[in-house]
Amino acid sequence: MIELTLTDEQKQLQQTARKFADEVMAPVAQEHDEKHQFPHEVIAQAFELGLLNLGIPAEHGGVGFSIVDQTIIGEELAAGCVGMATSMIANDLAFLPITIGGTAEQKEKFVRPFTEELRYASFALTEPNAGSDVAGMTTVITEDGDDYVINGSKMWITNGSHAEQFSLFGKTDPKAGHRGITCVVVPGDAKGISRGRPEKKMGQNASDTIGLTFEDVRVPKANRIGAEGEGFKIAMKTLDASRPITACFAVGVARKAMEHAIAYSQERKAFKQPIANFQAIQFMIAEMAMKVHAARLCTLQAAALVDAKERSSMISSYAKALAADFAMEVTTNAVQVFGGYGYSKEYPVEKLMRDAKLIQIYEGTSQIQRMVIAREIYGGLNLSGGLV
Ligand code: COS
Repeated sequence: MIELTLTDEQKQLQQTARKFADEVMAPVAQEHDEKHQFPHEVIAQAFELGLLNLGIPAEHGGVGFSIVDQTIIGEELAAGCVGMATSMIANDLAFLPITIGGTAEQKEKFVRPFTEELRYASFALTEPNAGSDVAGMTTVITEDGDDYVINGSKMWITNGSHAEQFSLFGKTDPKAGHRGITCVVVPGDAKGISRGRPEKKMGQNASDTIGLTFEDVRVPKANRIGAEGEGFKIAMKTLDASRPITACFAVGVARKAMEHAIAYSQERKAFKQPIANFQAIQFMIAEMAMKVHAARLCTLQAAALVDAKERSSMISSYAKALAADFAMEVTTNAVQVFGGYGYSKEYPVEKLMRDAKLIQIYEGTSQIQRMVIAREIYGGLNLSGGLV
């Protein structure tokens, strides 16, 4: 038999995260969205409560939540405000390359300090002209004695304005394609780093997103994570592990939109009765419920594969694409259930629809996920994710 129930500890985690989302995040979510304001005070409370740096292993000072546990927490945080949740999870994304490819000494040096006080770190992979095409990056990492010197630009860097450390990818061998990519840890105060202004986005406005320029930025070679040329695979393994988290964000957003739509459909009257009595509305709500459930199950399975240290690329991409595309559909239909009010900023569903759009784009677009899936299919991998 397949166990699909949460343990008592997981239910407790879920309740803690839900309470935090309802009582701390949701009440200020709209204001942060309108003012494009970074939720430092919310993140500080999350840090105190142990809802930040979820994936840092216990031996390096963290709580070491499994990816399954992180998806349970992440769904709740995203239901509170996914813009905030994106900024709350950014440290974990930045630490993944270090925990995947770093030595025990590097994990102590680059990860443990973040468990001791609230500090921010960022994952710096994407560039102005290389998003989907990671191997097309042009940031160069040149050797100089015991140092590396970094030149290039990064784009769409979450928490980039506040980061005290970057997990950066660049090319130590620009002629070698993906095999020339290397990962280095760069301190945020290194000379030669310029930070751009926060991007004005459609949604997820509470999260901070900027571009960065690196001009002759010098770091010791000891900051290299893994071997030279190993960066691409470290980045891909990072994304395999982080995509279930992004997927659970989509589940949280979709669930919240569905909850609003159900409540509104029972209050709003048309033709002398609540609109929930009409089959057109009921079918939309039923579709939402099916999609939230299917996305959650797929997300949990992807997370469980990551935890089992099995290659999860395909199921992680199933989860990310399925959940993100469903979230877009569910939030769009939630706006539809609300009618004209759904289009108004006075009601919560328009924010959810704007926020959902980004989940189809970051951490690999829905099209990139299909590309990963198709490659695994034609590469002859078992499509069942171990279920058939
Ligand atoms: N785990 C381990 N190794 C992997 C891997 C994975 N998940 N995915 C690919 N690789 C390996 C391949 O096996 C191949 O190895 P060899 O060099 O030994 O042959 C190598 O990496 C190159 O793989 P591939 O040929 O598939 O690379 P591509 O340049 O075609 O790129 C995609 C693959 C498009 C899937 C990748 O660039 C990608 O994920 N892009 C989206 C990036 C993204 O999500 N950006 C968001 C930024 S984070 S907010």
